[in-house]
This record gives sequence, structure tokens and C-alpha cells, in this order.
Amino acid sequence: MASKPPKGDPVQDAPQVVEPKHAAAGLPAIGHTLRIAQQQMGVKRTMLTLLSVNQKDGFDCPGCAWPEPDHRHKAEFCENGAKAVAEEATLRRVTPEFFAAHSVADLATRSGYWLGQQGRLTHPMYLPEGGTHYEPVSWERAFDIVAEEIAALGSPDEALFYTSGRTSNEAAFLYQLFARELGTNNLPDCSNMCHESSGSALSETIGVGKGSVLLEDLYKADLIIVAGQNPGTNHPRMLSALEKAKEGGAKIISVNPLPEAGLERFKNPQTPQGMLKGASLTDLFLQIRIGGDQALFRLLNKLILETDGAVDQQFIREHTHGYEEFADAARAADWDETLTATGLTRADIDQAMEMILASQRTIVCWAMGLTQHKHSVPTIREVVNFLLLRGNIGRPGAGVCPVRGHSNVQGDRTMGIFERPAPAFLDALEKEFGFAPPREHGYDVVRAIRAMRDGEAKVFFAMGGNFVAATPDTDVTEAAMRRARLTVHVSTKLNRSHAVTGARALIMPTLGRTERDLQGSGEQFVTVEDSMGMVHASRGRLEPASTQLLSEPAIVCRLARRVLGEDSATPWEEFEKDYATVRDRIARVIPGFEDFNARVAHPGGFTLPHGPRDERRFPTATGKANFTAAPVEYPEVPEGRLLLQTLRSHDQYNTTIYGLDDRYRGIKNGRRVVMINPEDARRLDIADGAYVDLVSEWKDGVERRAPGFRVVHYPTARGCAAAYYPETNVLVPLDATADTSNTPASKSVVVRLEQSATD
Ligand SMILES: Nc1nc2c(c(=O)[nH]1)N[C@H]1C(S)=C(S)[C@@H](COP(=O)(O)OP(=O)(O)OC[C@H]3O[C@@H](n4cnc5c(=O)[nH]c(N)nc54)[C@H](O)[C@@H]3O)O[C@H]1N2
Ligand SMILES: Nc1nc2c(c(=O)[nH]1)N[C@H]1C(S)=C(S)[C@@H](COP(=O)(O)OP(=O)(O)OC[C@H]3O[C@@H](n4cnc5c(=O)[nH]c(N)nc54)[C@H](O)[C@@H]3O)O[C@H]1N2
Ligand SMILES: [Mo]
Repeated sequence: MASKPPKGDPVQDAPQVVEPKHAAAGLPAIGHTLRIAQQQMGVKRTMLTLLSVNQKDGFDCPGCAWPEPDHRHKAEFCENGAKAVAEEATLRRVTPEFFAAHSVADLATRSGYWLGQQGRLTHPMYLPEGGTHYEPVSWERAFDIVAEEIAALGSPDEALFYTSGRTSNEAAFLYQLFARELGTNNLPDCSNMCHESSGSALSETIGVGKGSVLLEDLYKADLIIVAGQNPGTNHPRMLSALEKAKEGGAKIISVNPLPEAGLERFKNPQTPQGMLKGASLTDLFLQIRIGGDQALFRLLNKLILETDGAVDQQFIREHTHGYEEFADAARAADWDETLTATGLTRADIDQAMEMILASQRTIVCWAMGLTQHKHSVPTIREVVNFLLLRGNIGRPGAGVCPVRGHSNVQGDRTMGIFERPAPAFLDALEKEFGFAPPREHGYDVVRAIRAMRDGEAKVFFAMGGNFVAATPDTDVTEAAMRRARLTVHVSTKLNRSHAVTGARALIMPTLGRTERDLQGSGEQFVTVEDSMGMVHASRGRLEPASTQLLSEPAIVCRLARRVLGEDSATPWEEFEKDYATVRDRIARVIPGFEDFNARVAHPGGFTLPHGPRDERRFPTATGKANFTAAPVEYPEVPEGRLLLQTLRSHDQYNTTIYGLDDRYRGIKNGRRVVMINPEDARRLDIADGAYVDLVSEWKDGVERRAPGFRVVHYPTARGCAAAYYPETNVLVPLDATADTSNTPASKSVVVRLEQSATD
């Protein structure tokens, strides 16, 4: 096969490969952090900014949703949190002069990395119909344009209001209120592509779509299973919690097709001994085939059922429903089928069972490795079965722990960013604000793309994010976006979604987390909810990147006033002036937020109630925790094909590319790489360093192609491959989604590898 790279971005497409690392964090991580931060911010700003990340009087790290411990370090941030902050606090600027120099067509040829590196957006910008360049526009005119296009719609359901997960509780609450006063539930969000499968599976089985453990529970656990997650890169502060759990005697099983550095060994940069020695975190590594998790947990459940005294009979009698049917299905689990589905050995499973039976308190943590498959919802339901069997929900040291991504994605959902809102939530809105909210379900992300593709949605408005790059089937999605009448992005940084637009387009530049937010009543703070249901304040300290920026709440309030006009009795002006008045309304609408303003004033915030966790109360249809018994599924891969997962490198935040290295995996200076098992490579006759096109095969017969990937022989599970998102989103068919949750199946794409054409 070709051994020369095909023509492309010369920097981004020239990967070099060295040995993967076996330990995460430690000194190199600190050096790396400071270097990246200083390039963007300079030395003084770097220190000032980083020291107020995640402090009780500072701002919430915009990196991930991992909670802050009660006793914080002076440096309660991680390498990747620091990169997220540097990316936002950068001193580089994208000004009207920049847009005059670069046409939209030019921007559309640039890599995501290049776009992000240009800096912070400073002015509202407008692309008129037929225009070639964005032009500066006043805020008033920008809101007029949105109002014009919304007024021209046949129905409010022809508008889409997307949310990414950095939006604060206050902004999210106002945004959904605006959409619903306008008359639509079209509130797709990044969660639809992320933990929707967790939400679907958990609401049905335990009655709450959120995790049931707190940080203290991790410290009390006997066994923590980390499945389908790469915390060393994506939730680095979780490693400190796992280390502490191990000090308390916990064992850790990691279930992953890849050996991930952080889980192998962790050098805690916050403790001197950690820096020197490092702790080995994983006690047992189950190198599973992609998509084999449901089969694995089903067999584990069978083995628990077959062990005398292993089942918590009392808990099952008092708190659960559907046990018999589930137990019948589990007893029928087949060893051979499980070994095929998982690629594991009998010895692996025996060893896991020993640890499971020895544990009185078990927690299962997971992320995208479990949520982005066709059968993700039944997979997560099987995890719940596994925990219910031994009474591992609703007591200390035990429970479900879906580890969220974006720093406020969980809070946004709590605030009503959901295309399928619960009737009780709408009733409460109606009572508080005196209008009749729409009751019909709106579009999620995939349905929103179809609606634009089919001409049924014409206005696309995004509160953050990078819709065209984050969503599947890039060519289809970009064509859909171009069919819209108007696309609007409230953004901090330039990205691809600004270059692939509707007939008209607007960029609304906004404040980031790190920046001071001054409104009519004085300096404001906002609130966020972490992955464990803790709500706390976040207060920016830096001067805003430009005097033209408006905060997200201010943008929503002004938009609502302009679009809804006299039709709205909501005091939008007052809300903009003083966010405390928004929190007063949240307190009256959303259970758990009673006395919100007073409680959030407490440093560290407060914990939201959670029935299953707090009192083994399961608000499901049956009033109990539900066992479920779905048939076992796993992906079938035809001969000569591989199963590709699309994942994150160490140098990116979703579609924001910080740099071109994936340090822990030993990949440098390039992102177009595909990691495959050396045995598979031999069988398929693909040399390390060869250049291949990835061609995805799907039942619609369309061949989706991502050209020019350097092959890296890598110790992933047999039959599996891995390559970075978003370069590979072009391969994920729009209709390849998870049953029930409709999440794109971006972790199980059947591909063949073809020699790249060289020229
Ligand atoms: N620095 C940084 N931090 C981030 C992000 C970022 O991009 N950069 N993104 C944020 C967001 S929005 C999210 S959702 C999270 C994502 O956090 P992760 O879910 O950790 O992110 P991915 O890189 O998608 O990694 C998926 C992991 O699952 C494994 N996996 C894949 N398929 C399977 C499978 O079938 N079974 C099992 N058991 N494992 C599998 C992969 O090998 C990989 O280790 O991180 C958040 N934090
Ligand atoms: N193939 C594949 N696709 C995936 C995934 C995968 O694993 N594989 N993961 C999925 C997941 S888990 C997720 S969460 C989605 C992510 O999808 P998105 O949330 O849509 O994407 P991001 O890349 O996080 O968005 C980055 C942009 O957000 C803007 N931004 C940053 N901070 C702020 C802020 O404070 N306010 C505002 N208004 N804007 C801000 C910046 O302009 C930046 O360019 O992607 C999904 N897509
Ligand atoms: Mo996510």
C-alpha cells in the first residue's frame, strides 16, 4: 500500500508515531499545560487565570463536568482544563478586518485547527444573502434579521434552537423559555449525541436520567468498573478520585478496546509522591471488542445468579420490578456467544467475577464507549441490571456513574433543554409564566438535520457548539445546513459552522466563563451543575475579549423581546439586568432548586435531590427500579472489514483542536491516523505507515469515504480500529443511530481500508 501521504494539509496530515505512554499526568503534563497556556495568554495572565479555575470564588472550568472535591488544591485544574481555559482566554482576536480579508469560501477550506487558532470573536457579524464575506452588523440589526426570518416561517416548528453544553443554567432556562413561548420544542442539544443513551436507559430503569453517586461514594467503593471511558484525557481530575478510592482499598476494572494511559498508571501532579512513583490504577483490564459490553454484563449477571448468596434478595423484593423475566433471560446467556462478542477469555471473566463477588459496594462509570452504539440503551440497561442484582444502588459506595462531557450539559437538561420535555415541567412553566407551552415533541439533533435536509426547518439558531462538525454524515449535514434560510451562531471562537451557512448567516460573539459579566444591576455570576448533580456558582474575572460582547443571557433576553414583542408577558429586561431574578423563577419551576439564590450563595453550592440515591425511591412507571430483559446484540463485522470507533485525541476538546499531538498514544504532529491491531493488519496486509482511505459501509449502499489516513499498528482489540473525530464524522451515516435514544452510532462504524490514491 502507498507509503507516502496524499496531498492535504501539510501540517495536519504528517503524523509521526512513537511508543504509547503507560502513565498519565505527572511532570510532562505540567510543562505541557503551561507552554500551551502561555502561547495563548502570556505568563501573567496564565497564572492569574489558572489559579481561579474551580476555586470557590472563581469560575467553573469549562473543560469537563467532573465535580470539584470539597478540599480543593490551590491548582484544582488539569492539563486539559488548562488548555480549555487558554483557548478561551487567548489574546488572539478575530476582528471585522479578519473577515474582510477572508471570504466565507476561504474559511470553508481551512482546517478546524486553523479556524480555532485565530482567536476570540469580537463583533457581531452578518453574511447577507449572496454575500461573499461576513460584515460587521449592529446587535439591533442582528436581532431584527432573526425576527424577520422567524416571522416569515409557516410555523414556529420550522425553527431549530440547538444548545451545546457550556451554556449556564440561567442562559439555558431563558433560552428554552423563549423557544417555548415562541411555540416550539425544537431544542436539540449536544446531549443527543452524547449521554442521551444513558438518560434513556436510566430514566426507564431507575426513574432519574442522571448518575446516582457522589464523589464520596467513589472513595467508599470496593470496586469501580470504568467502561468505555478515557479519563486520562477527557476527565483527568477523575484520576485523582480513582487514586483516592484505591487508597481506601477499592479495586478497579477497566473495560476498553484500547489500553488507555491514564487508567494504566497515574502520576498525580498534585502530590509529591504521586509525581515520583505514580499509582497503577487498573487491577484488571478487560480488552473488550467494540460493542461487546451488553454481552459481557449479561454473562456476569448470569454468573451472579448462579452463585449462592450473591443476589440481594431483600433489595430485589422491596425495590425492584421485572426480576423473573430478566433472570430467565440472563440464565440463558451463552458462554461461547459472549466470548465471540467480547473477544475476552474465560480467565478474564473468571477474574472479573472474583472481584465482583468480593465487593460489597460497586460503582460502574462509563462515557461514550457505551453510549454511541446501535444497542447502547439495552447495554446501559444491562449495567443497571448488574448493579440492581447485588443491591448496588442507593447506598454509600455504590451506584451508576455516567460521566458527563461538557461542563454544564447536565444542567442544561435540568433547565429544560430537551426536545421531549416532561408534562410536569411544562405544567410548571405554564403556571409560572402564564402561557401554554407546546406539548408536541420537537426535533433532536438527527431529526433536526433531516428537517433541514427536507426543507422542513429553515432557521437554525445555535447557543454555542459547532453543529456541522460535531454531527454525523458531514456531507449530508453540510448540504442540509446550506438549505436553511438563516443560520445563527452564538459563539466565542470561530469554527466550521460559521463557514457552512444558510442563505443568510449571523455570528453573535459572546462572553466565556472566564470573563466578567457586568449587567444593569452590577456584576453577575451564573450557575452550573456537574456530573454528580452539584450546583454551584461560576464567576468570571477577566476583562471580556471585546467591548462588543454580550452575555448569553443578554442575547436571549434581547432576542426574545425583539421576536416575541408584545406577545410576551415575561420580564425579559429585568432578567437581563439581574440574573438573580432568573434564579427566583427557576426555583419556582424546577424541583430541587427551592431557595436557589440563598443556597447557591453557600461556597461550593448544593446537591440536587436524587430519589434512588437518597432514599431508594424510584420514580418510574412501576414505582420500583425496573429490571429489563432485552435480547443481547453486538455488531457484526463482515470478512475483511473492521469496526471503527471515532474518538478524541489528547489535544482536542470535541471539535476544538488544541494541537496535533496525542501524547499518551504516541502520535505526534497529525490527526489523520487510524489505529489497527497488528494481527488484523497482517491478515489484511496493511503495513504500519501505509496510507489508506477509510470507506464506511452501511445498508443504504452509499459509500462514505475519508481519504488519506496513516495506518498505526496499535494494541487495540482484534477486529477494531480507532480514528479521531471530527475528521471521521463523514463516515457515520445519519441514520445509523442508537435505538430509543437516537444517538449517532459513532463508536461502531463498519469500514474497509483501501489504498490511498497518490499523485
Ligand atoms: N480534553 C478533553 N476533555 C473532554 C472532551 C474532549 O474532547 N477533550 N470532551 C468532553 C465530552 S463532550 C465528552 S462526552 C467526554 C468524552 O469522554 P470519553 O467517552 O472518554 O471520550 P472518547 O474519546 O470518545 O473515548 C471513548 C472511550 O471509550 C472506549 N470505547 C470505544 N468503544 C467502546 C466499546 O464498545 N466498549 C467499551 N467498553 N469501550 C469503548 C474508547 O477506547 C475510549 O477509551 O469528555 C469530555 N471531556
Ligand atoms: N464522530 C463523533 N462525533 C461526535 C462525538 C464522537 O465521539 N464521535 N462526540 C459527540 C459529543 S459527546 C458531543 S458533546 C458533541 C459536541 O458538539 P458541540 O458541543 O456542538 O461541539 P464543541 O466542539 O464542543 O463546540 C465548540 C464551539 O463552542 C463554542 N463555545 C465554546 N465556549 C462557548 C461558550 O461559553 N459559549 C458559547 N455560546 N459558545 C462557546 C466555540 O465557538 C467552539 O468553536 O459532538 C458529538 N460528535
Ligand atoms: Mo459529550
